[in-house]
Amino acid sequence: ADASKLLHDFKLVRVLNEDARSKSAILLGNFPTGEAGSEQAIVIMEKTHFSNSFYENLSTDADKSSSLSNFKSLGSNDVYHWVLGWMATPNTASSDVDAHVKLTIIRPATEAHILKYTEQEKFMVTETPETYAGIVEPWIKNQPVERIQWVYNILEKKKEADTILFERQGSSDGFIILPDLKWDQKTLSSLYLVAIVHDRSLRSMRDLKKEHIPLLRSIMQEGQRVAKEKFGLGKGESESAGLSKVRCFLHYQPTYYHLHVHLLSSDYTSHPGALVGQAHLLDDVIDLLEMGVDFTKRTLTYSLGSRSPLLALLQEQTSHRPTKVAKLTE
Ligand code: M7G
Repeated sequence: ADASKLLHDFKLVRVLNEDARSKSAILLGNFPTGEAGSEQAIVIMEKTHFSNSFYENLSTDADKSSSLSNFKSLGSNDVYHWVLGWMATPNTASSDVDAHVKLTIIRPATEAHILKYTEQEKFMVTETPETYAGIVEPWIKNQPVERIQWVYNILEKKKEADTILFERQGSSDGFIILPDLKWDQKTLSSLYLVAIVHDRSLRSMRDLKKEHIPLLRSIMQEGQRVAKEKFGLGKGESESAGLSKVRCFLHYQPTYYHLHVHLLSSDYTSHPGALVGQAHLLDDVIDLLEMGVDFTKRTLTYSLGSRSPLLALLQEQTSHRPTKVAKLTE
């Protein structure tokens, strides 16, 4: 698709969520589809981070093009000056010049997408082995396979094949590492890769067994190697000290029930997906497996949004046993 046409005729319906600190917003809208029909779409937008070339070209010399084209003073006092600046607009979209905004467009967007991205209150839920076996696992098995079509497209090289950074073949111990769609594929401090396993029977952390330790170790090892060799993450001081710059974790609950590992720059500490309760360090998972822990027998606590279909199901199914679902409203 021609990227410049992706927002053609987009009509805003409402703002699903926004965050002034991360300078991001999630919009719900629609596109006309002819014959008075329309298609729902979600647009996730965030302002991009600055790059080194932006910093290097701040000076506004007459003979040099500057990163900023306009200024407006908001105030000044003693040694303090606060100013608004406008970024110089490049004539063409080119990877040499910083982009101002990163967009993710989901089109057509389903009700499940809208629920996921709508701002909502969070509740803590404790999932016992019984809750998992009786409610959660059957619910996971019931997830429409179309939700993970994007994963199969990657594994079958139908999509994103040109961005694959590493692949190990093998239906039981194989996996692919590629950039996560959340990453701008540029800013090292927010590097975000994802490793997707070839084994389609692995849905979540709950399915992991001792036999998967070599697979998980290999994901961690290759993730660190790729981040260093392809992007330079961890080159220099940390390298000689043998320190890792990659934070590897699994989500429970994930959004997509096909096992994948999140590989983030260790400096990306503000990412909301690295939240305690949802993010489980791969190192810890490996350690527990080595100790012989049965992941189907663990009690796991995590938060779910008030609009989560899983939360509704858990509440409905356990209402006669209130201790199984612990709710905290802050
Ligand atoms: P998750 O824990 O299932 O969901 O992780 P969540 O973190 O989004 O709640 C799925 C990961 O895959 C996320 O980090 C997504 O940003 C990433 N991802 C999702 N999709 C649909 C794609 C895609 O089509 N391509 C790539 N490269 N990454 C994706």
